[in-house]
Amino acid sequence: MDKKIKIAPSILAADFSKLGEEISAITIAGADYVHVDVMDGHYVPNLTIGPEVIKDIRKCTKIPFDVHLMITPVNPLLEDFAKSGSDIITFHPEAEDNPKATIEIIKSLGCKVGISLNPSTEINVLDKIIEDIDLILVMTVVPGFGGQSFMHDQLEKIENIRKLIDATGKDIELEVDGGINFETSQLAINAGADVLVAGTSTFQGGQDNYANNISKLRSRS
Ligand code: S6P
Ligand code: MG
Repeated sequence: MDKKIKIAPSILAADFSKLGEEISAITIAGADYVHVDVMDGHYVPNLTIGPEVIKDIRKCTKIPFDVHLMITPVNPLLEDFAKSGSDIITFHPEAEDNPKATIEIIKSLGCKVGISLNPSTEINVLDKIIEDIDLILVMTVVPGFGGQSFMHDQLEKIENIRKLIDATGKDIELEVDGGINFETSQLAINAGADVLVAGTSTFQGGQDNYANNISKLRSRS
C-alpha cells in the first residue's frame, strides 16, 4: 500500500504579521509538519527567524516543527532550537566540521535529525551517516529564498536516495524542498519522496484555500 505523502508547509511563505494565525490555519487545513526555514545571512544570503520565535509559535499547533537550519556553525545553537520546541532538526553537512558529532548532539537533545543536500551536494555525503538519521532533505532549489523554480535535474538524485533508503530497511523520510507546486509535487512523489515542503503553493489564495492546496499537493495522479 502506498505510504501517505506528508505535506510540510514552509512558513517562509506565510504572512509573518499574523504567523500564529497562519500556523493554526495550516494545521486545521491538514498540514503534517510546520517547515521552519532558519537562515542566518551567512550560510545563505538571507536572514529569517530563530529559537525565540519558535518558542512563541510552539503553542499555536501540536504538529511537529520540521526545522531546516541553513546556518553555520550549527552546534552552538542546537540546544536553543531543541528547547524552543523543534521536533526534527535538519542541517547541511557542509555547515559543520564533523556532521556525525552534530547528529549525535541533536539526538542527545531528544530531536529527530535530518541532513539536507543542496543541489550541488553529492549523495555520497550520506555514506557514513545514513544509518544514524531520520530524514533526508533534498533541495530542489538553491537554498536562501522561497518562490524559486523546481530544479528537475534533482529528480535522479531523489530516485537514487530512495534506493539508498530502501536498502537500509530503515524508516528514513525522504523530504523534497523547493519549487513544489501541483505539477512538480507529482514528479517528486513519483521519484520517491514521502514528504513535500511547499511554501508558495500552500499559502496561495488565502486561508480558505489552504486545505484544498494541501490536498492537491498530497494527491497522486
Ligand atoms: C529554500 C528554503 C525552502 C523554501 C522552499 C519553499 O531557501 O529552504 O524551504 O522555503 O523553497 O518555498 P517554495 O515557495 O519554493 O515552496
Ligand atoms: Mg527549507
